Amino acid sequence: MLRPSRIAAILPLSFLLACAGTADEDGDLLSDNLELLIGTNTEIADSDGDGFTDAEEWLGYFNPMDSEDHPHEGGYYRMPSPLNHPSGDQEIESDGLSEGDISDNWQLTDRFGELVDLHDYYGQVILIDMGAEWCGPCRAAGPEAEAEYQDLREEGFMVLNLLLDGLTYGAPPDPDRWADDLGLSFPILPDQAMDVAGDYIESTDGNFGIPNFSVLGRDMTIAQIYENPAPMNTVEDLLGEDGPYVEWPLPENAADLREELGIEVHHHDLHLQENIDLGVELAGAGVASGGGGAASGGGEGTGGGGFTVANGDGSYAGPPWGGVACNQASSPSSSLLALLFGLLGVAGIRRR
Ligand SMILES: [Ca+2]
Ligand SMILES: [Ca+2]
Ligand SMILES: [Ca+2]
Ligand SMILES: [Ca+2]
Repeated sequence: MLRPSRIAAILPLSFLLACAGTADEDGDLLSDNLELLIGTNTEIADSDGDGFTDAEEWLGYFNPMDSEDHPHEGGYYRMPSPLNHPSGDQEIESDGLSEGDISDNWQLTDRFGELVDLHDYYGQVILIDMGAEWCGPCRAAGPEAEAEYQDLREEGFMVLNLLLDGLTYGAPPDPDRWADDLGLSFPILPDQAMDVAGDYIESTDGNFGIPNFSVLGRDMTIAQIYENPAPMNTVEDLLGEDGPYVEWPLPENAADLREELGIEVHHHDLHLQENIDLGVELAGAGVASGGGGAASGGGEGTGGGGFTVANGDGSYAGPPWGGVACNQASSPSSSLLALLFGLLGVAGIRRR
């Protein structure tokens, strides 16, 4: 019988190195070598103590070294973003908030009480949908946006819905009511004070219509701003472009690890990433799991219905997603429509 020391002497050096490369001291499913490479703690499964293991965060493109950043309850997909890299020394250089600029970052709280940063969604094509609960055309646009989100989210499409008002003009928005009534699963971001919306519409002389839509490309360049109907052809063009490269090395068995941990990501993300031979072996047993991994994709609601516009007749002014524009006051061609909608009390012209 061979003694252990004899076995070690017989085994090829390459085998021993491979074993060392895939050792996982803390059992978090990231090998020690990968953890050393990305800067997480090899002895602690949840380096930043936010309830999610290093693997649950890294494999889902969250920051394992920042307790403020972790998988959202809303289950929104991520791509690698310099903003969330553990090194903490990378940033997205932005220009401003006008068409053609790489958008400045901003931050709002979603309906689960969690902060959403625009730059969290670097690598995706973003539609900013600005509306209010009292606005009939905004309500009509919601389920349309949800359908596109479900169709295209795996390609990297994200909708960020800024909600300015509640059921009456000037009333506070209720993001749960809005999401549940319309069956929306993308981030709903109340912005009654117009901290973010106000910046985007600054160029519109103070008058603007809702709903309105802005589109940002994968590198955060603002492609179109303040449009209606939603420029989905721009979205689809931009989805066809490659995402910017962010160094985010993944173990070569990342797909297996994600399946084990229940982490969902965009289906095409792996080819954008650098895969390295630093994967740990899956034992089949469960690993220490703090916060429950990737969340499910938000509520499934009905497609609206039953809603009565508080100060109108309950009818919609038209299909704003791909049809009748819900106008901006400064546009002569649409001012007649604006007046008509204003009389009906169902469409939005809002003064800042
Ligand atoms: Ca580890
Ligand atoms: Ca670790
Ligand atoms: Ca963590
Ligand atoms: Ca974290």
